[in-house]
Amino acid sequence: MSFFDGIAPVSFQGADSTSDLAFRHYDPDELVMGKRMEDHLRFTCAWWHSFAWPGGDPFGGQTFQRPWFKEDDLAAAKVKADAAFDLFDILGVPFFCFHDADIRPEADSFAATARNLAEMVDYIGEKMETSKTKLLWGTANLFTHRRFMSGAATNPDPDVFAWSAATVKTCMDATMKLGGQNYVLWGGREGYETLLNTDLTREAEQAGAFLSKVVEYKHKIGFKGAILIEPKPQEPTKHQYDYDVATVYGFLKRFGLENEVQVNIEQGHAILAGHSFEHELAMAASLGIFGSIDMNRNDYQSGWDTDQFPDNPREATLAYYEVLRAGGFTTGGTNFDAKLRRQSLDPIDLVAAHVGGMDVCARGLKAAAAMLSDGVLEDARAARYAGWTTPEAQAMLGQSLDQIHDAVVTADPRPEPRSGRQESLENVVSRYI
Ligand code: XUL
Ligand code: CO
Repeated sequence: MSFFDGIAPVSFQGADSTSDLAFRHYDPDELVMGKRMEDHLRFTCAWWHSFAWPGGDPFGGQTFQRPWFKEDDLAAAKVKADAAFDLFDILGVPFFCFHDADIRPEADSFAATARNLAEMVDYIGEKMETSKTKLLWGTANLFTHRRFMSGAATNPDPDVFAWSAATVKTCMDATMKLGGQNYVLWGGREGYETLLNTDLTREAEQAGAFLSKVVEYKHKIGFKGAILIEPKPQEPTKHQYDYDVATVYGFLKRFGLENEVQVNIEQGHAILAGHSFEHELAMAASLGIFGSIDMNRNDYQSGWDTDQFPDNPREATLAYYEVLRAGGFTTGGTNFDAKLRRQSLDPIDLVAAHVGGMDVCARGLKAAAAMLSDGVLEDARAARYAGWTTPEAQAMLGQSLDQIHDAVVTADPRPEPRSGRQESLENVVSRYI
């Protein structure tokens, strides 16, 4: 018997459908700018929130009662994997992703835990043989266990650095074995609580050395996927080192890794950093490090990482507009790093959450593609910068301050401010949604 018994595979039924469990916008085979929607969006289920998260919050513990919630139990981990693949089939998602800790029980030594991981990787590999769902990325959980409370790569204790490096090796091996298209590093506790006990310089050097080893190992084993860092500004530590896209880029440059590592950008993390999601996407594209997205929003009032499924067509449109302008995903995709609300106890809640999120993204993609194809924003953008297309303006970029000064004195220009037309452009976006 399946955890999702009685829930049929979800199909596209068109915009007029009144069914709770139907796609109104997500039609995997529909061509958008000449590419199938499924291949544009590359939807991904996250193992941790959908199958491992118990429904707790800072004031109360577990609310969910999943049949596989048994610690230290490989048989239960397999029941969990069976349920995961049942959900993948119901949704028709092309990808999933996982942390080591989501799929295997922890044992009492490093080696025994690694054996559990290897057994679960084999089990999942067998399930993948009869499933259309592939692995978008794997990652290591270097933040939940108490040994990581002061960081993983940036820990003051070299034994924790070693434990973390060894863990990442096993997770990269697992990702490669399952045909993963990326390997992600979110620096869960790479940051600090107080400067009074922290050596910033030393911790950055440890993080740089750690990431260099990851890149080196990728090449050593011939992993063809991308290495991605996921920025986040705070939570759990007060000062997370990978604050936002620009900060990560500075870190990569510092250690000469900017051509080796890209970013996995999460909408909720962008919001915590005081940015819009589209800003972070555009910044990554501009710096040449755009990789993948975690498409889960935060609540704008509560000010913490609420990890909710996307429900805002306008935000999705602006996000996919930047994804399309960046050339679309290559190895990346749209991961729902999203939790149910704590009171959403039933299997059907998990299905409905994904269906709604996928549909909002599909709607956003279609609107974004139409705006891009019609050129409605790009034409206005080009007109705004038209002055820079003249040979004189281009030549100025190569001139010195005193040359420019002398030219200004001679030509006596009188620059006139021109409207940025923001409201008109916002109206254009509203028209397409
Ligand atoms: C935490 C978060 C992680 C990463 C993977 O905020 O987003 O789940 O996506 O470790
Ligand atoms: Co995330």
